[in-house]
Amino acid sequence: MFRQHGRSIGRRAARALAAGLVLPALSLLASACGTGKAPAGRPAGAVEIQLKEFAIEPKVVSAGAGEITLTARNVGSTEHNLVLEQGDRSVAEIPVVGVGKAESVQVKLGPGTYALVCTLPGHRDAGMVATLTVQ
Ligand SMILES: [Cu+2]
Repeated sequence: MFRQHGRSIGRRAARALAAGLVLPALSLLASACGTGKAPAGRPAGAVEIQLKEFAIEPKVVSAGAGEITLTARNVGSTEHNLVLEQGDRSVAEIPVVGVGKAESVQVKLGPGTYALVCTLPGHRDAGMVATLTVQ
């Protein structure tokens, strides 16, 4: 009786030990999957523009229709933003691009002509506007 009781505790302990060994292995696998998700390289539909006082360059960019990663790099000396407009509708935006920083936004676009604009007061009128053509 006593011996059997002892053995069942031993078995439970063995099971707990096994679980203790399996769990760290699983979490290791999970974290490996997490890093594996990062895209290897720039996607096909990538558009990169530069922001400065007071221009968006290049002035005209084009991309294929579909999922597009829009990246704005601020090479100027004050903060800017980037809004993608179609007509008077805002399609996507990067609220702030700090000096020396690059920020990205992903957006799915159909064929058409879009405007890339910095909407900070006065910046559009000063020249911070460019055209994105999607085909
Ligand atoms: Cu600006």
